[in-house]
Amino acid sequence: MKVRRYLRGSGRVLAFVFIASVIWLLFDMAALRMSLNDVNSQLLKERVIRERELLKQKPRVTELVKGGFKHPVQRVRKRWDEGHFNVYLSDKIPVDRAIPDTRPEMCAQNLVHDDLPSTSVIFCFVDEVWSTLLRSVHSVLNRSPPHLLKEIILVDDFSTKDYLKEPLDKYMSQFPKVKIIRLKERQGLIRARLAGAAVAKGEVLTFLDSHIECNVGWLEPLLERVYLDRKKVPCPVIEVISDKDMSYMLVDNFQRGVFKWPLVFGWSALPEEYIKKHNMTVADPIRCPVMAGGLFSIDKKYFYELGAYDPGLDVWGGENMEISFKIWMCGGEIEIIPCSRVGHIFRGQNPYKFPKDRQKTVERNLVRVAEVWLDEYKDLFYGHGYHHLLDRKAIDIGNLTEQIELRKRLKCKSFKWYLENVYPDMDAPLAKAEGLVCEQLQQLVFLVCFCLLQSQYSASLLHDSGFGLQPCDNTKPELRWFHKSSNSALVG
Ligand SMILES: [Mn+2]
Repeated sequence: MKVRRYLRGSGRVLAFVFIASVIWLLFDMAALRMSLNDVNSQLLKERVIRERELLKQKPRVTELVKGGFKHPVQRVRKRWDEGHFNVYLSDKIPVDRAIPDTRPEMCAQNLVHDDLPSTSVIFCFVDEVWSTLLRSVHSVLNRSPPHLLKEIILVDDFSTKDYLKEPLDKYMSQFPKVKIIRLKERQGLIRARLAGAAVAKGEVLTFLDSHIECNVGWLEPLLERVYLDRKKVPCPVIEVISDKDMSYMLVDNFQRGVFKWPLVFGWSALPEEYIKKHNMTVADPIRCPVMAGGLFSIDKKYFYELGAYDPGLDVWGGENMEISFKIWMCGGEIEIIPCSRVGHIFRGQNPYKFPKDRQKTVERNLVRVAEVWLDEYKDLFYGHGYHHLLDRKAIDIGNLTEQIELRKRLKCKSFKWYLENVYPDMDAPLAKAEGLVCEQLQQLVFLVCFCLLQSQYSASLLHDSGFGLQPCDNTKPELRWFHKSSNSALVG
């Protein structure tokens, strides 16, 4: 009992000592920790100061670039020239991305016939960017009813990039509908399209650019128009995929393709009165005087009845004018279908390489078109600054017999009819001088010419005063008659 009591008494003391030491230990640890923190923060401060000093000596970006780091902006710039748009970003975006359905509201409710013709979609490309080409193909595969899509034909116009050879064959082999044709030498867009059309098995040909994205329900409204009338040539509304950030952007309603002198393609809104007069809604087909050329559907048989494209046209340029005049003047119609929408990457610079001089190729093509289709209005084409093309010794436009024969055989209407009925808001004044009054100074040292209309020049014959009348002669720069009109694409 005594022992137990003793223990009880000393136990209290022991417990007190124990608790006191624990408290002391805790205090001690706290103090130690605080002092360590002090040291740490001191060290940290010193380190920051040291690093700042270092950064001042060597700029950070340079260090990072040396270490292989590249800012995205630098990567974008580096890869821009591969396609003249943001190739870097295109490669980062899924090849089957979703895009906003931009159709006018009523389009989704539109019904189409259930026995529409099938189509072959033809893409021609040369050195197209991998991700953009794939996105174009996937958008067709994903957004076209399978029974309407006969096949997709990829025409490789002699690309130089290795990834468009075996890797493309391998990738596309997983899609039985995709066929690839390889041209053995560079043919240009026009002949590449003809090569694609020649093997197409669908009843309708649908030509598309290789840097596009077809939108929801794009195909049915096009085929419906061909179904209703095989001579209708429908084009989708071409929307804009930004070349900078790849975003999908809407375009204005009621836009149609037109031309300005000297046969320059452009867009123009339908006149307000026309929309009111015809009670048009935003979903109605729009009569289109000239197609942009890149995207359209056409009945295959009708395409060949029209002689396809003039095979004498070279590479690229003017072929949209040729087929447009031909369709309208020979009984067909070109329409823009607002319920069909396709996004297209518009590039600031055309990366399309021409085997020969670009300017000369396009001009030569345009002369062929003007000579075959423009009748007396070809004067307006030459008169808007293309006089030099009249010199056939300098420019060989090739043989036109077949094209002129074709126009006769198809009993096509005149260009005057086209202007009056298809493009009545076009300004095409056929004013023409038969003579130019020239002032002769200092024995033919130079000539100053004044253009006068036929009615004016007889009164202006003033030989005695040094003026003389000379017939117009387009081969001589000083005796050329220039046209000027409000529908001129030329500045000034
Ligand atoms: Mn294009």
